[in-house]
Amino acid sequence: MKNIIVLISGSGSNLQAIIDACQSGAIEGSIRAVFSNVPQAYGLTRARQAGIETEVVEPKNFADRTAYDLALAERIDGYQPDLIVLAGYMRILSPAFVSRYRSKLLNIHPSLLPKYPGLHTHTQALANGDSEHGTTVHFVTEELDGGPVILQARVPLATGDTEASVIGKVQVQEHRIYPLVIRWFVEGRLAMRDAKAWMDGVELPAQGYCEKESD
Ligand code: NHR
Ligand code: GAR
Repeated sequence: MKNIIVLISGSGSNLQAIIDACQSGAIEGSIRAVFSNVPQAYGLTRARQAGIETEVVEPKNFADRTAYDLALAERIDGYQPDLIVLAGYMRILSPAFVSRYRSKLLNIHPSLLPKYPGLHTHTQALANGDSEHGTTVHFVTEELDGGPVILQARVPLATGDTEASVIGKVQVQEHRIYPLVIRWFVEGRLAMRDAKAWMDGVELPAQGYCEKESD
């Protein structure tokens, strides 16, 4: 069984999808602990309800990002992590943290990267009149939302869409693709090497994995 650590800051709906996939056996891994930088994050309640250990590490107790990330890493290492999953984790990770867990860090970002890195992606897509939006699972590197893409899912935008309706559509897709990518990683099919994502020994293109229409 691979040891999975999940980092959250908020409601934890992606965490819930991952918990469900572990419980159903779709992911043959064990979530050893859920960490949050926000004490009141609802995802902590979801974790406790599933009998998963929770830890809160609060930024206000540390002088700077480096000190915070070092304390976080020391707590994480106690669980011998094989994979660290960012699921709505809203703090930028320092280069030291990223290099400590290189090729074991996944993030889900609510846009079709490289479009809209950073925050408030849904508002930007609507403001620009985009006809589609989506979500991306990628390996985490020092470059914010710039690591190699593994899998994307698209949603259409329509007149009348609001920020809330777009978040809802995107999250339906997130809850589908994040557990799938975690499954691939745990099965040993997915890896990061030479700053690229590899699936079944094949280097993935810039937009990530794409099923062939003939398959
Ligand atoms: N860290 C690294 N090194 N690389 C990435 O690709 C990361 C990362 C940490 C988090 C998630 C990311 C997203 O999917 C993520 C990817 C937070 C911010 C941010 O600006 C930006 C992107 C992401 C997460 N955070 C502010 C900060 O100063 C705080 C914002 C807040 O608390 O509301 O850390 O979008
Ligand atoms: C998700 O939509 C995720 O893509 C996004 O936050 C949401 C978390 O929801 N992540 C970021 O914006 C990272 N900066 P959740 O807490 O319900 O899983």
